[in-house]
Amino acid sequence: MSDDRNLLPHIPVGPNSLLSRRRLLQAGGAVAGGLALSRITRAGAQQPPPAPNELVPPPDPPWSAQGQPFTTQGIRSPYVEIQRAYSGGDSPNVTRQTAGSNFAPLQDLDGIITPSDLHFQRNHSGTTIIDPAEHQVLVHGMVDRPKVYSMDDIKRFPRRTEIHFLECSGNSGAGYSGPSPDTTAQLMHGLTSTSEWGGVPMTTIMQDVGVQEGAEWALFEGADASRMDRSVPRSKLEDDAMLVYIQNGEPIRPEQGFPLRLLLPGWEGNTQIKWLRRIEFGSGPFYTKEETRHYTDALPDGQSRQFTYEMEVKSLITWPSAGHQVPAPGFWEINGIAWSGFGTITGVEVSVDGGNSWGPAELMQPVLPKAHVRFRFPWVWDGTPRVIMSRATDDTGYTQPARQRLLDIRGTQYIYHFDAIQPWLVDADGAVTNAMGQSASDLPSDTQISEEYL
Ligand SMILES: Nc1nc2c(c(=O)[nH]1)N[C@H]1C(S)=C(S)[C@@H](COP(=O)(O)O)O[C@H]1N2
Ligand SMILES: [Mo]
Repeated sequence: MSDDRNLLPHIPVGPNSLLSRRRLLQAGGAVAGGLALSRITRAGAQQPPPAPNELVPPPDPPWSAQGQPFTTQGIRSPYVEIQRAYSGGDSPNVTRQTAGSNFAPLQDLDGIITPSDLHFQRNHSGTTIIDPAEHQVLVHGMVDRPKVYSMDDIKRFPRRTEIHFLECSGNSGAGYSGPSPDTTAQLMHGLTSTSEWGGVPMTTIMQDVGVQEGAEWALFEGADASRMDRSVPRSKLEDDAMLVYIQNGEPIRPEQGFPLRLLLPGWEGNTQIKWLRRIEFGSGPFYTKEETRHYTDALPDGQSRQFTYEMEVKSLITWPSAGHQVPAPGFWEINGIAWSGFGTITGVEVSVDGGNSWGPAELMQPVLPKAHVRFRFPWVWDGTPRVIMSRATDDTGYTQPARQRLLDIRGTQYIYHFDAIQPWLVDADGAVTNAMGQSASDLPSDTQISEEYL
């Protein structure tokens, strides 16, 4: 047993306090009176490091020998390969990249909650590591009582838990220029994820500092090297904004903004400042570089749209999708995800004949506002080449457009908010590729695909 206990400060604790138990565990069980506990932690002290996630050939049969020992962290089966995929620069050592995006493996996921370690990432200057004990959030500007909050202060407020998607406004952006046939769901649409978030409603903080009349906007600023900042209108803050510190039952991960981030359900990801350090109330938008140089949308007539906050309605089939292989003709269940930044998905239709006919998919529970919804659709594949696609509608009546319709309206200078219908080609051999951006003449003639979807 290690003698680390000698290095520990004396912690006076009551026997039933949760906090004290945690401290006891950290203390290596070296506190008088904790006999059972100290056995546990003694065993803990001898634990091997977490098992590597590498494929060790199992004994045959698997039950003929003892299994792997207990580990401190869970592992994925070595037979399951699901990973994020980085994009953002040509460095030979991409793991050192700090500005770019890491795409969630949508084609390998199911349900609606994204495992936290596979949540997409979009960083302007790397993942910032912050000591929560030192962290402070300043709230000032047009308020009666400017305040500096510690994380303990923030956590004292009554909390709320909600399930919402996050999506980068650049997600699916390859749709404007046209993806290559091997562009997967991950690389095309993987800048979105859904989590259960816990934190404090923004209205609570606003009451606490006394936001003044006329303070119609607030600036939110991050503690990362980019000091990312964006203006948010008061109406959104009063509607459903939260400061979140819990993600899927544990403290929010550093990649998502530990110890505190702004959550604006349904709005473009860049507004949801991570590593939040400052909130300033003012009478108008602050026009930071993020809302003048970036995150504006150039229209064909030379004008630009600004403050395009809501992420529109989107859906895609995740199985089968590009890179998959449909094993054989016969019965298969198509499934995918749909979501809307305006509200709740009310329906998803699926076409298995290039958009010539559509049928309703089943929405699987739970169907939540501003969250991913899983849908499924039974399909008997006759073995001929098929273009399959999904089309979602929400409770505001917005339906996903065909790609050509979107391009007609937005032109090709647009970068963000691509939400057109995603067609996948299932070829006669079962191989699935991305049909978007291909010309109809390059696709097998049996698919009878209409150009508007390509
Ligand atoms: N402080 C800070 N906040 C930030 C960013 C950043 O780089 N720094 N990136 C923004 C962008 S562009 C997006 S899409 C989301 C991504 O959130 P995620 O990395 O948790 O998925 O965070 C936003 N908040
Ligand atoms: Mo983003």
